[in-house]
Amino acid sequence: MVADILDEISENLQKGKAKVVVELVERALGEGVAPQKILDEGLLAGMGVIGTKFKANEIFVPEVLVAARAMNKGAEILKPVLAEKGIGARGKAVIGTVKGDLHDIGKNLVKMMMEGRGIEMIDLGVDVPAPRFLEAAKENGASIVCCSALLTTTMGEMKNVVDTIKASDLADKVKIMVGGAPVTQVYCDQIGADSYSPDAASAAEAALAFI
Ligand code: B1M
Repeated sequence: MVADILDEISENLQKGKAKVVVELVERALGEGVAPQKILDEGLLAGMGVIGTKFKANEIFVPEVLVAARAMNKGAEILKPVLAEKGIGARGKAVIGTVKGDLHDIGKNLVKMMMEGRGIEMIDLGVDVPAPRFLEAAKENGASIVCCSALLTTTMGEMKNVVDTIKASDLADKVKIMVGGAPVTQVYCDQIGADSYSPDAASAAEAALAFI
């Protein structure tokens, strides 16, 4: 049954079994299951469960990383088929760790969670100056800019990102999301960012709401 194979994809993704996920995705395609259905009810459904469990502290960073790897491997098989059918990502976001800051574990988790929810992510890496966030959003037509900071000394750089984007022609077109250990909702409000999320799963939900 179609539902069975989709459940199997979701369950194996949650266990981080990338090879099995790839085999199941290929089998589902071979059996004529629609690629969008495999994505939504297999891969994204599994990643949704991972997000919920991570938020509830039922699983931790290593489990999320292996699940995200399985998600990416499965999605690689679907990408060309979806593109052929003209089915694109749900939306696009730019992500980076702000200037002066080299911490990227949390940023990578946010990226993976967002990818897991069907958002195309443009990853600028670490130590990203404010103008680069703007440039990348323009170049890629992204509707969200995500900034991560782990140091009290670098979180101020997020204000520069907000000011740079608000002063540009993307001011009303792009939402700015902020997060990282020292960042709070109060700080987000102070600098005029659009959204603060305490963890990667909530960030992915907030991004979906914007899209
Ligand atoms: Co650094 N470091 N570090 N460090 N480091 C911290 C952050 C620190 C708290 C350690 C401490 O002193 N107790 C401290 C900061 C103190 C402060 O500013 N208040 C610190 C310091 C001081 C430094 C250096 C200055 C040390 C030195 O050289 N003297 C230096 C700075 C280098 C630089 O960036 N310029 C430094 C360097 C490093 C390493 C390179 C060794 C390494 C980073 C490796 C890497 O990232 N590739 C490192 C690490 C690993 C840490 C700790 C131990 C772990 C950080 C981490 O990855 N956490 C950290 C101490 C700690 O937190 N226990 C520490 C796990 C990660 C999953 O959590 O990133 O918070 P986090 O992400 C979460 C949420 O915050 C949220 O989602 C994630 C998952 O749910 N989130 C977002 C993150 N970004 C988001 C964006 C969003 C939404 C949510 O929207 C867009």
